[in-house]
Amino acid sequence: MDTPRINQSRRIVTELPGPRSKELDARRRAAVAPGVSSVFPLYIERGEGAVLVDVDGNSLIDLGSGIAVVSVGHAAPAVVEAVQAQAAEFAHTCFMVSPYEQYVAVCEALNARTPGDHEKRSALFNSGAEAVENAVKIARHVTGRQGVVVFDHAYHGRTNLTMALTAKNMPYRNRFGPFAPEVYRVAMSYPYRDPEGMTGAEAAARAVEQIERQVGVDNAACVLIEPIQGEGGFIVPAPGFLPAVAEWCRANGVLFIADEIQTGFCRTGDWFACDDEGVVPDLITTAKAMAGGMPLAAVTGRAELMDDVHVGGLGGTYGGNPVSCVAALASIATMEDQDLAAAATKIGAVIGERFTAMQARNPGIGDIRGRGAMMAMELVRPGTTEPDPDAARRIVAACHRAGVITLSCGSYGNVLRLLPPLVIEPELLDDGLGVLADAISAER
Ligand code: PLZ
Repeated sequence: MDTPRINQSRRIVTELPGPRSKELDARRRAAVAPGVSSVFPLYIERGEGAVLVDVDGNSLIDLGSGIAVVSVGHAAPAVVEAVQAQAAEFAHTCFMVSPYEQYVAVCEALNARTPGDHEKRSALFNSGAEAVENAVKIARHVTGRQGVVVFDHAYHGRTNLTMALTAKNMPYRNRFGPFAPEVYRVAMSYPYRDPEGMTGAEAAARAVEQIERQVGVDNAACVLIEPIQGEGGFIVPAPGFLPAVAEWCRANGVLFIADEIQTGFCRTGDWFACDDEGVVPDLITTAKAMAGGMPLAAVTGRAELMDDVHVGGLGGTYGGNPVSCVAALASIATMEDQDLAAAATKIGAVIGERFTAMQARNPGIGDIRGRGAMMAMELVRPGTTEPDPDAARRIVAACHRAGVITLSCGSYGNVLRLLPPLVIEPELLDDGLGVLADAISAER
């Protein structure tokens, strides 16, 4: 980044939240449905790179990227320029009415970069949940089967079908049922909590046995999986798990769908998390980081599967909006030009080293895991594996009070996760990790 408008450093000038944020929060409470919550009520005015400036003039370090979205950084120059120019040309026609090149170009980019060198087609949507819904529609249409297999700790969205696919009751599902039928949940490979020494192949055999017994091969349309689970706790399956599940799917005519909405686009040090073990999904869902902050999602799949759906069977008013499409083209180009996959690997090494040092001083850090710039620590009561969600809450809150945005996740709410923008400068990352280390020291 040449000469940033916003200095890439943390600078706290009021108490947090400051007076303007407090005013806005009072207005919010009167106007916004409380079901939509915020992690910390600092109202943002502008951002650049890995820094957000709030309405009171505090410069915050963003180690969450708006949940893995602004991987190219806030206000990435190429994205800003593309969005401004496209908004001035035309902002909407509806691709189903009057098509435009930008949509086609995004599909070409997705087909070229997603795992596997087979012929592919893509379709564009607005949100991750919508992409997952459509992947399931396609899988059912192609296979003529209905069963959808998902995993413990999975997160796939908040719409009716995707709520059914999501594992955690609170806050996602509680009292929002009935849920879509024909959804089956099987065991995930979770090395920290699986029987000691369980291999990826053994965990896959456990899942396959559950599928065969509970669903039956003839009824299974697809297996849907996050190659590294996001909201469920940054759970990285044991090596060999994903290839074995994918291989079982291939042998049984069950579609293997990778949900790379959180892991995709350089976050894990590869373009996609499946690339790490050379797993090639039949369908892949993407969103979040693809468009550098604009809403856009996609399903990309084998041409013969995608071509099976009848003309007019997929779509939506806004899917593949041209402003979002040019943002995607700009952010993908930025990832390529700046080699953000390599940047993610470097960030992951720095975070891993710091986390290991923190763990040596704090027995409450039960597990450190992740890949690339998707790193987490699982907090437990010292000497046990009993989840400690209160510690996660306290540490996240302490970081926020010091101007560092971190997030928690996990089925037990006890995982602290970092998803920094991949363009974060080393000094800024160092400062943010220092704040986190202090918050963790204060625990003991
Ligand atoms: N699949 C793997 O991570 C979104 C959800 C935040 P949407 N994760 C953040 C929240 O509490 O709502 C996600 C994901 C994976 C699907 C989704 C859903 O994507 O764009 O939020 O619909």
